[in-house]
Amino acid sequence: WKFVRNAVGLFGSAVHEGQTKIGTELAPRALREGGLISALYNLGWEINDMGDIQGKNYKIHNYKSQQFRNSQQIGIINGEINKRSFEIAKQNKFMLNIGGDHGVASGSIHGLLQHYGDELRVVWVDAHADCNYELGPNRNYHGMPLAHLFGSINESIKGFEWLKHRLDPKNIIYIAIRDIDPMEREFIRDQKIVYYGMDEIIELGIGQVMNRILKQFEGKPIHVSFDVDSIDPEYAHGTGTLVDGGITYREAHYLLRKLASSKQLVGMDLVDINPKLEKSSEFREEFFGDFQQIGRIQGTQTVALGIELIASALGRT
Ligand code: 6HN
Ligand code: MN
Ligand code: MN
Ligand code: MN
Repeated sequence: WKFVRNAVGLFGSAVHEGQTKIGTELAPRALREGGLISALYNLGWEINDMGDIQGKNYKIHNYKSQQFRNSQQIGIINGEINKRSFEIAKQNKFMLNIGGDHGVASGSIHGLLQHYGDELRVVWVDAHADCNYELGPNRNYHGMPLAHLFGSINESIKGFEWLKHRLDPKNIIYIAIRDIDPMEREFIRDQKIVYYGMDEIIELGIGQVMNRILKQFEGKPIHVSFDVDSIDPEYAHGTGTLVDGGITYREAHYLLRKLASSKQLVGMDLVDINPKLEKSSEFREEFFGDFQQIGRIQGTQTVALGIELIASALGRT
């Protein structure tokens, strides 16, 4: 694989259909309005902003008894996400997908698999394991995208005809998982998926965790799928599935900087920011960068954090 680390292709996946709370579709616009583009520009990246892929505001309880909510609509939207992700990767650019709920990640990762093949490695940073198959406990696709990529959802679902590539469970590592459903637990054990949950992070420290991950994934292209609920609700309140006891602000930034410094990071999803779940009293505005190249970021707590997280993944030191 070859990858030129100077250009980023980004798009928003303005989607909420993978869960039941309206608002995740607003995140791409909030991040852009908060100064994302100039922040990345100031870091020296050439930027190709391809705009948003829109969900269609489908009825949030639309499902047939045998499928997860909004299955066909999600299939169609994720097909678009897949195409865009592949197109970016093919140009050897960094693929940045701004969600949207986490269901969008089966599209973006599939696009990378199409380009990088089974060289691709995935770091999944999340409070959840997102590998429920069958219908999961809640019929919400954002708890299922990995099961889909692993091939555990074998039923062919209308809208998902494009999904052909598989992600080998050996090629993924979880960080920060701590709210895991019984079906997921069993799958992780059976497949021996490598994970660093909160206990492992406490025992090893995030530094050692990252050393191990980078050793295991040495020389390979890495994609990070970053769900903001991996972070403790104290620092990232604006998301739909809060789980206490998460990683801290500094651990989150450290792990992304570490991935960036490996020069192997080729893509990122930033998902599950929901500006509607935040109070405007949590609005932040601050200078960003040095005095020569001042960028200003602004937004609710989690929106501003989202911009900073992307900046860390793209080499902000
Ligand atoms: N996320 N495991 C739960 C479910 O509904 O399957 C929660 C999933 C949350 C998904 O945060 O991206
Ligand atoms: Mn998730
Ligand atoms: Mn999650
Ligand atoms: Mn989430």
